[in-house]
Amino acid sequence: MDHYETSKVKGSNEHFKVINYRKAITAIRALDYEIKSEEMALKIPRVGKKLAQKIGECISFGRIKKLDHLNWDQEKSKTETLFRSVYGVGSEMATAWYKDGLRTLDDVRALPNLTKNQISGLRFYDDLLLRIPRSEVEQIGKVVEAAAHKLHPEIQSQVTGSYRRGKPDCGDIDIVVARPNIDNGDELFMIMDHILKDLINQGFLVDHLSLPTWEDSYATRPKHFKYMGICKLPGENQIHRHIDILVVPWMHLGAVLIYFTGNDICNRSMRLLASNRGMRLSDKGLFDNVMRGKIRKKVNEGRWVAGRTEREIFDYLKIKYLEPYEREC
Ligand code: DCT
Ligand code: MG
Repeated sequence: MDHYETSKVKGSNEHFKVINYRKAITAIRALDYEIKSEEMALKIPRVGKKLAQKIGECISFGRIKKLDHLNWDQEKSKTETLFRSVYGVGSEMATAWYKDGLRTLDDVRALPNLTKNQISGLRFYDDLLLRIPRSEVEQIGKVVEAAAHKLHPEIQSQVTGSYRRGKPDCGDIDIVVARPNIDNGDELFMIMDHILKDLINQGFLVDHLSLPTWEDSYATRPKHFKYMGICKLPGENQIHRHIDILVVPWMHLGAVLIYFTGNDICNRSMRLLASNRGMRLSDKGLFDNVMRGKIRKKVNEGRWVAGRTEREIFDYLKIKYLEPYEREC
């Protein structure tokens, strides 16, 4: 997967290979027995014939022949994976740094031209690697909810992402905020602005990775705002955590909840299913009568038909409602 990850181009075959490897790795991780042969590997869901063959090679020879053939450079791959694990560093940057002779995070720290996000990513690197227990995600969710309620008791704040899918621990905290019957950008930006100011004043938000921006044209139409930053609960020995907060139009809330609850593979499947039925699913809602040309490229945006609640989207797609914990694809 690392090999394909470093050589992938969006939309290319490599891109899909990375996804298929990831699905297989997840399935293998969930096993409670050792795989002892190619035949055993082939019985695992999401492990296809070719991958089973490679697993067989690993078992028999301790290596994969194809990688020898590709002159796969393990040091390069490991180093690039390390660099990509820093917030704000993508595949291209990681490859360029390796080419320039960088090998460790301290080499990277010494660079003069890091972006603001890369500096934050390095500063909080050790903390951000740690998984967040559910109980702490819950506490963090309550801090944001309290700030929202202080502004107006009607405002709803929900923790989504892996937490909502019931995972025992999470990589970050994904929060969605909305207010009943409020759709327009001016009011939503005001809500975001107040909540952020409050959380910064409390010392809860300690660094910002991406702040929402304002344009006058947002004022009278439904508009989504996204904040990304670093937070920390009050008290000694608390760990810095990555938090994303979305403030979204009430009419889009269901579509946002589906999107931000994920998982990413489930989102892909639902979008593909919509597309196969002549529709289009995004974080704004479900759109009908979408015309598509060659290679599925859409010709028009379609007509918005559902999005207020998750259930109305599932109903319109004519699929059984999936509880969040069932959205582990
Ligand atoms: N998402 C998506 N496609 C992506 C990335 C994210 O559809 N490429 C959606 C699904 C989950 C949601 O956004 C939040 O993203 P993450 O926080 O990255 O994922 P998570 O499922 O919450 O997992 P983690 O525990 O690692 O945060
Ligand atoms: Mg998450």
